[in-house]
Amino acid sequence: MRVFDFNSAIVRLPGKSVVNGLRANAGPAPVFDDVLAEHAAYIAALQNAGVQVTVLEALEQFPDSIFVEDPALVFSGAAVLLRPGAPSRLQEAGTLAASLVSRFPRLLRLNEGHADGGDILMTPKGAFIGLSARTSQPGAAALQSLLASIGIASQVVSTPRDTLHLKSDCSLIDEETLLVTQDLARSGLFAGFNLLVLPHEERAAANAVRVNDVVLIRADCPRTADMLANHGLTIVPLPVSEIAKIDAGLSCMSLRWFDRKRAA
Ligand code: CIR
Repeated sequence: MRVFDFNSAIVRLPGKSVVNGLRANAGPAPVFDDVLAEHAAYIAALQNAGVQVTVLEALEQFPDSIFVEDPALVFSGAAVLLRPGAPSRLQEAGTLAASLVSRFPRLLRLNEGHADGGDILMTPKGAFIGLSARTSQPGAAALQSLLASIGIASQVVSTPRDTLHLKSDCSLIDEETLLVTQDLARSGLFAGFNLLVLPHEERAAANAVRVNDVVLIRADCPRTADMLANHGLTIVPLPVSEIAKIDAGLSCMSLRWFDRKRAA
């Protein structure tokens, strides 16, 4: 099984409060109905890729709770509740607990420091944990121990400055290949991988999602689409201009895993 083979996903509907989601820079807030449309297209793309999607109810008290990737990590057979680094997001982990307990035989909990799922890149060589404004050194160290306890090797790396999450700047595209920004390509972090380096003006496309045999990418990056198609991949372009206003991309809107029970 490949690390991007998924048959299950959890997403959470945006509440109207999503328009108040965290954002690093001033700018227009997203329009709720347009976020909803982007979210619906994303769910449809996961389903078309062969994934059974559980849609959780909106939580108005947590504006960023649509971004379920950040409070948890999921694998075949185990899940980890994290401690998101933004104070307004810390309690989001608890809101996922019941959904994860009922779906995973093991549920681990990060008990110290902070870590956001957006900073964790899973590859066939193990996990990369990016230190960022959201993921602290103590959180990364504690997460390494938890991952080791379920047989997952990991290494702690730096997230480029001014980048929200490690995965804002990179994505696994196939078993040997990462899509990366020029900053990350220069960092030398990913020795041993093939790198597809984004043109600077399309660096926002670095947050893509490989799901089974397709790659979900943002729709407004034609050179990236060409690059991936030339690499032999089937791409699914999706609109993200509204969620991008609150610093989000594609990976953050789902928790994805391969449920062996469902496959049996
Ligand atoms: C935040 O700042 O936490 C949200 N507005 C966006 C989170 C995006 N998450 C991700 O890319 N993993």
